[in-house]
Amino acid sequence: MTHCILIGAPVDEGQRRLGCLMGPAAYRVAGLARTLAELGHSVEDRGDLIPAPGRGETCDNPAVHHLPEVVAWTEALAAAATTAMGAGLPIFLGGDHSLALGTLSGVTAHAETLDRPQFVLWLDAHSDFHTPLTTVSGNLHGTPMAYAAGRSGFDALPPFPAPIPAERICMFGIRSVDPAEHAALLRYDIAMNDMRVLDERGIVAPLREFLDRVRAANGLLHVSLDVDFLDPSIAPAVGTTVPGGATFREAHLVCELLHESGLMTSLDLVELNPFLDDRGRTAKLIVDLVGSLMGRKVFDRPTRSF
Ligand code: HAR
Ligand code: MN
Ligand code: MN
Ligand code: MN
Repeated sequence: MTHCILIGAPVDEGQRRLGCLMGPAAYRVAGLARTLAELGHSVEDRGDLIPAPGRGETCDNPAVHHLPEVVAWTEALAAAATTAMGAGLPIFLGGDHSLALGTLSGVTAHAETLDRPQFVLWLDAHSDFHTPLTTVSGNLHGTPMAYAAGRSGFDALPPFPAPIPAERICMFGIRSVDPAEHAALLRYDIAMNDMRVLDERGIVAPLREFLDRVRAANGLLHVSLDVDFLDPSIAPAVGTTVPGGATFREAHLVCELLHESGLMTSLDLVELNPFLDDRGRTAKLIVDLVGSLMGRKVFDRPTRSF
């Protein structure tokens, strides 16, 4: 039994398309709390965060937009994440992926207090490895993984608590990397399970390798699930669809393996844009995946001998 803490983060300033701010409401409508309760977990919904007003931060890249708002969200989310980590398993309901600037900060600060290493599993079509100075789109949802890995260029944000070494980061499902991200990633020895790798090896072996590493280090594991990790044919409600994503069963299997590992300590659900959904099917799929993450099995026989 796990104490699940739901934290709504209706942030949409990390990209340009309207609608992500309806994400937390859509997860609630799709039955997230009920799903968790039916699996025997306790659920505490802390409602939606309200960030402080922006303070007018700027940066040298004129493409960047809504920087002050994203800084304010980062601070609010980092504080909420650190607090929640002491009380249970936080599940952050996005909101676009810029929210991970804050959630990764908060969980990593908490890991520091425990003197345990923080690991990250990044389930995404995108590597999100830009800095505010390299992004071409100016959309800060494309930056959180670089912030957590300790890249420079984030002067407007609080310094990342304890930059996460490359060996503690695993990217999974990647199929869209911009040239500037690619050049930077070559300097980091991050486990890069792009779709090419997953097509060849399947998802089980690469995921087990990473989970073994987390376990051996007694690490904490933050899982960041971007809706566009999934193939757009099953998850249309996202602004940045990329063909060739994870199938229904691949996604469930990732979640089932994560559950069996018992290692996940915090979770982001990001980039859902309910305005683009088809009768709630994407929201329901993500809620179902959380069910698998939290212990739902197709067939579950208690251990007994015949
Ligand atoms: N790399 C592109 C950019 O920076 C697209 C980033 C899209 N990111 C997300 N989250 N949708 O993964 O604009
Ligand atoms: Mn806004
Ligand atoms: Mn992302
Ligand atoms: Mn993405």
